[in-house]
Amino acid sequence: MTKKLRRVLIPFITLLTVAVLQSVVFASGFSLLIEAEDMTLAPEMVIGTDEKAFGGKYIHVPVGQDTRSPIALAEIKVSVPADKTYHLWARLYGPDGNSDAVYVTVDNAAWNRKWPSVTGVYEWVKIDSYDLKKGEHTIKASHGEIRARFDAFYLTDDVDDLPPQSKP
Ligand SMILES: [Ca+2]
Repeated sequence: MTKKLRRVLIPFITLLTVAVLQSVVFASGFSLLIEAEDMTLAPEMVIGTDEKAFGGKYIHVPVGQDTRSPIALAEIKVSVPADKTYHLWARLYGPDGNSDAVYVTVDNAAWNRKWPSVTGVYEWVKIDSYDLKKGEHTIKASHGEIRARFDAFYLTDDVDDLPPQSKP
């Protein structure tokens, strides 16, 4: 390598390395929109269609028993880029007040029982915040009450980041 080439290349490579390291070390602005209908579903949990749902589809348990002892009926693996606190939201819909409660957890954390503040509309509900290690984790969902709907999930590393009101 000539001296001249080295003079040009070395600062360039240094700058490039710093930029790559910054993007890895200071990874920020992580957010992920997950369609509930893309989850792996147990037979009780089925996909319904509704033009008001993101992607035109939601999931629910249409028949059976209400429960306060949830087991995972819908799961999806997600990968997070860094050891951080992540905030999980779910877009929920309850046809009425007896059909709006759901359960959500991540990995083996305690289940959170949640419901939208009003019935008859889709609403983003904050589920919880989770300290997650870099790598793969599993979002798990279950009904609390029959016919309560999951439309989508939103996972973000920014506590002030609100989920999108329409599908991006
Ligand atoms: Ca959906």
